[in-house]
Amino acid sequence: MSASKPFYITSPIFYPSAALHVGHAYTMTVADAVARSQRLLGNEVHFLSGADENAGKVIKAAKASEKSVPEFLDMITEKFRHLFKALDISYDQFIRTTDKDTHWPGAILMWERLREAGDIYRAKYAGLYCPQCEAFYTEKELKDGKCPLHLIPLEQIEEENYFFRLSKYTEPLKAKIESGELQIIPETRKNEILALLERGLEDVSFSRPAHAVPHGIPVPGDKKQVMYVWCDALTSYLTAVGFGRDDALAAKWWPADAHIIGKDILRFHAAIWPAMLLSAGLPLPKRVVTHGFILSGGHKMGKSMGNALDPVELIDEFGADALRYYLLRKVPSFEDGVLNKELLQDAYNGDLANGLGNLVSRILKLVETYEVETEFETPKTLWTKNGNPVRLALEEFDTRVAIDHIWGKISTLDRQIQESKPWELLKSLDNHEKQKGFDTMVRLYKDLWWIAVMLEPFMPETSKKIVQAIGKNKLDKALFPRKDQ
Ligand code: ME8
Repeated sequence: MSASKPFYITSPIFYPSAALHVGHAYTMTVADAVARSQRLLGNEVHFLSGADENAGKVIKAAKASEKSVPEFLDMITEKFRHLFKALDISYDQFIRTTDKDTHWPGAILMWERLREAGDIYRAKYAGLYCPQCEAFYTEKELKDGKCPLHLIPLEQIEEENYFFRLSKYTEPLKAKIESGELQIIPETRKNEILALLERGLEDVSFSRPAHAVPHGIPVPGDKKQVMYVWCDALTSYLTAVGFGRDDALAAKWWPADAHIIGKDILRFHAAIWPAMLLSAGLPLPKRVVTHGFILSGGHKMGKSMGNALDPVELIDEFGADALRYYLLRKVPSFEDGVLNKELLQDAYNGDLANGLGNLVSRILKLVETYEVETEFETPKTLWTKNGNPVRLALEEFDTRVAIDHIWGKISTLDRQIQESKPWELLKSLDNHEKQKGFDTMVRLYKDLWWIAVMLEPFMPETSKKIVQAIGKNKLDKALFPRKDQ
């Protein structure tokens, strides 16, 4: 068995302009499943999340509230943490980009490295800016003259800025991505980035006038400019683990094993970020894993789109594991998916109450009645077993296929119980038949344990409840009481 390895995984750091919705919860749940599966392997995991606070739109939202900017940011980031807790997210660190001790020294060091590499220069910028994406767009990229994602008019901006020489990295990035040194998952997103690189990258504006974003991180040596929020935000993946303040820590965790992101921020993660790292002479992250959108009312669910669902409300009604189950199985792993309350309720009643819940109570009842006893393999042994299809799918970040294997087992066991009727075999006077009944019970019991272990990354609370019920040979109450319409 291989020795424990550090595994560093990140979610995006979210804008604290409003509470998080189900789309954000989705990213966190995917990242959490991967983090938990790495812990099951016995690896030392660092799972980072955080808040991207130095953004114009965040400050606009704070100013529109009745609170001071720091109070507003504290309140919203508290809501983030509340959601993570309610959703059973096993994150290790929450970085805030207003944190002058943890984040700013490394952000400043990164800027200095880019400048020393000759990749920062001053020039006039004129173009279109989407305040929601915090990104510049070209005319070609617009949809009906508006932001293609938020469908809002863009700001015409003309200013003197610092630029990052992104164009210089077109070919080096292409080589790193083609060779797989930087993996972009899935293949369709890799091809999208390769097509972008084929067209050639353009230099990007990398600072804003300080008066436009007064709380931003000052550009070293120029108080009139602050860093472009994406330059500062991407660098948080490094500063969180020590860059600019603790070299030994940074050396332990960097490069990251996986950045989990939504497809809206792919070009920042697969072009700008690795180019910055190449410029600064730092290793690239190993993987950028990109999922699709949760759609609501036919559009991407978004804070500013009026179609956001509050995950905390769904958790209150259905429980964290039901929401996690839906997100990880019913949303195609790398494509867009739909979530609404009716669909969640159907999945809850069908797959959880009737499917998993029934099977667990059936097997436990048999085990209790017939006093079945057996030994179980450790979770690590089961998880790492050669050919374990759940682990193998999760190694490809395919949560849907991973969970399909667990539910495949649930259907098989249901059928086996139905067909073999082990309780009747146990009543038989023929010893051979009796033994067959007993063996079937033991096998069912071991399979129930397998299900409990395999569920841990996806539905940790349910996994724990089944493990406890196995310890007592019975379930105190239904795992998933049915919900009526
Ligand atoms: O972009 N479906 O933050 P953000 C699926 N601060 N995922 C969704 C989603 C949806 N409808 N809506 C949001 C930012 N997401 C930057 C990131 S990282 C250095 C800086 C998820 O608050 C998805 O992962 O707008 C998306 O990439 C992320 O939330 C964006 O969150």
